[in-house]
Amino acid sequence: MSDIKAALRQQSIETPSWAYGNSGTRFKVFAQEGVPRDPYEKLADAAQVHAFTGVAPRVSLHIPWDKVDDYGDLARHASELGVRIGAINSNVFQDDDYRLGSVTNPDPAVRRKALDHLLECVDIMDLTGSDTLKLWFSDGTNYPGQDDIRARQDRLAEALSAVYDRLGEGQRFLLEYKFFEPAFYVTDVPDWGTAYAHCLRLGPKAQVVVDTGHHAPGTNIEFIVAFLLREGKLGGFDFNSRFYADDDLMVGAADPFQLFRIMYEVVRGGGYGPDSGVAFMLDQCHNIEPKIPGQIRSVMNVQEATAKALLVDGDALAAAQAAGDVLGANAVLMDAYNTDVRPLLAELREEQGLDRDPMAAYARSGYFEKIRTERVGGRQAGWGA
Ligand code: AOS
Ligand code: ZN
Ligand code: ZN
Repeated sequence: MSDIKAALRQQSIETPSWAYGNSGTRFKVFAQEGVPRDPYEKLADAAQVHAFTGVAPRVSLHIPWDKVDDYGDLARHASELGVRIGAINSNVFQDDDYRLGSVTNPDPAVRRKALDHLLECVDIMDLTGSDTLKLWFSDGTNYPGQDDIRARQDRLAEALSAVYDRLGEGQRFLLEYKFFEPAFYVTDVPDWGTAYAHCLRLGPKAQVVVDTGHHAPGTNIEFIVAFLLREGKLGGFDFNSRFYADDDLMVGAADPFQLFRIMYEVVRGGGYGPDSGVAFMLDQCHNIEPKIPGQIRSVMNVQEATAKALLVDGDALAAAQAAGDVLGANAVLMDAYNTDVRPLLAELREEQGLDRDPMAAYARSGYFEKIRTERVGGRQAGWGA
C-alpha cells in the first residue's frame, strides 16, 4: 500500500485554461458569475484546483485565447501561484482564412499563415518554459472530390516537418487526431494510425496525444494506448468523457470503467510517473456546472481511476493469464476496479496536509464568493470568442 501511495503522490494532472472561461454549444453559451477576465485570472483559478487536490500543478494555454504581451511575466505569475505552464495549444481553426483548411489548405498563402502561427507557438514555449506543443487540426473536406486527399497529406507532412525542425532541446509536439468535426467527409488527421505514421517519420520529438472523446463509439481506446506506449509514441492524453461525439464532459463521468481500463494500460506499459513523458491533460468545458469544482471533480476522477489501476495485483493477473484462466484473470482486474479507493485517497491528502474532501474544502474556502464580486464581465473560453 505504501508503494501505491508513493506513486499517487507523484501524480501530475494538467488542467486547461479554457475550462475556466464561459463555454457552451453552438446553440448557447451560458455566462457564469466570477469567470476569469484574462489569462492571469485563469491561472489563479487553476491554482485553486491544485491547492485543494495537490496533483494539478500544470496549466495548458491556448493561443490566441491566452494571448498576452509578456509571456515571461505570465509564467512568473503562474509560479507565484504555485503552478506552471504546461502544453501550448495552437489554434488554426478560427479564422475565415481556414474555411478550406489550415496547413492542408490548397492555397499556399493560407498554409504559410497557419505555419507561422505554429512557429509562433514554439516561440511562446521558449518564453514560458513549456516543453510541449499540442497540435489539433480541424482540416478536412465536406464533399467527395472537394480536394485531393493525397495532396493534403503531403501538405500536412510538410508543415509538421517545419514545426519539428523548429523545436529546441527538450521540446516536443503532440499530434492530436479526431475522427470527424468540423469536417464531415475527410478529416486530414482522423485517427491514431495517421497521427502515428506522421510522428514516426519525423522522430522522437513527435508523439501522439489521445483525446478520449475523439473516437467512434465502441472504439477500444485502451488498445490504442497499449500500442502507442509499446512504440514509445504515446505523448499524453486529453481526458474528457462523451456520450455521443466530442462532448468534452468531465472525465470519468460517462464511463469510469473505461477510464480505469485506460489507466491500467498506462501503468502496465510504464506510462505512469514523472519520467514516462506521458502528459495527463484535461480537455473539457463546463457548460452548465461550476467550473473550478468541475475541474476538481475531474482531477479526483482521474486520481481514483489511477489508484484502482495501481491496485491491480500484477502477479496474480500474470499467473491467471499464463494458466489460461479466463475468469480468474478477469476477476483480478474487476477486484481492483470494484475497490472503494476514496478512503485511501482521503488518507493520502491528509498526510500531505490537504483536506480529505477537496470539493467541500473549496466550497468552504470563500474563493467563489470573492471572484463573484471582484470579477465583472468574465470572458468566453474560446468557441465563438
Ligand atoms: C478539438 O476537438 C480538440 O479536442 C483540441 O484539443 C482543441 O484544441 C481543444 O478542445 C481546445 O482548443
Ligand atoms: Zn483535445
Ligand atoms: Zn475535442
